[in-house]
Amino acid sequence: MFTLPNLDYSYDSLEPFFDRQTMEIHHTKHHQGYVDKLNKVLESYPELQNLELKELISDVQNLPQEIKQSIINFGGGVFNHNLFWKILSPQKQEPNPELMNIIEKNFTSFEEFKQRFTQESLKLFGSGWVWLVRKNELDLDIVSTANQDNPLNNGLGEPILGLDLWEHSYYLKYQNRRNEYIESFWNIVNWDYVYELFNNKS
Ligand code: MN3
Repeated sequence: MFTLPNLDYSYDSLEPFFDRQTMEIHHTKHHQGYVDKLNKVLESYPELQNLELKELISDVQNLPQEIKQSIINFGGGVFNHNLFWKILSPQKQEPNPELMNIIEKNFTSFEEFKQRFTQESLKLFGSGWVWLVRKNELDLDIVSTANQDNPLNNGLGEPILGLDLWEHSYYLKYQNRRNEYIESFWNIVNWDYVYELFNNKS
């Protein structure tokens, strides 16, 4: 059965960029809710309970039809938030030279990458996520997914950075100002962990 992971930092440590109250509700209510609902769905499917979460959401076409959408929604909800908390850090960081080099090769410059990711995030309609994905050895791309869908669901690539664009992730502090939420995000990205995910070429 899946459980809610602890955060590596306190709820208030991403202030002033992400506020304490949003972090606490997001983790203890929204993320916990996805964990509970996923476990509930899996109750009658013991053969799926031993799979890694990543396996579960990577091969959705092979899932039993009657729970496929629930796994996409709730399995994705758990996986996406697990990843989201890990790619955030209270310590301001930059990508290391190797990752910086790869980003520059793919997007011309780091600034250009941030701009494209920001544009994609601003234009996402409704609830969803924007991702930086690794498509193969050295190719990166920016993709968006609706709801709790994940790029792994249909082979869009391996997510190494993601931004939650559901209103629950920013509305308390930023209300309709999604642009300020996105801008604040760049101050708290855990680039060391993004690099770890990039290097995990399994
Ligand atoms: Mn969320």
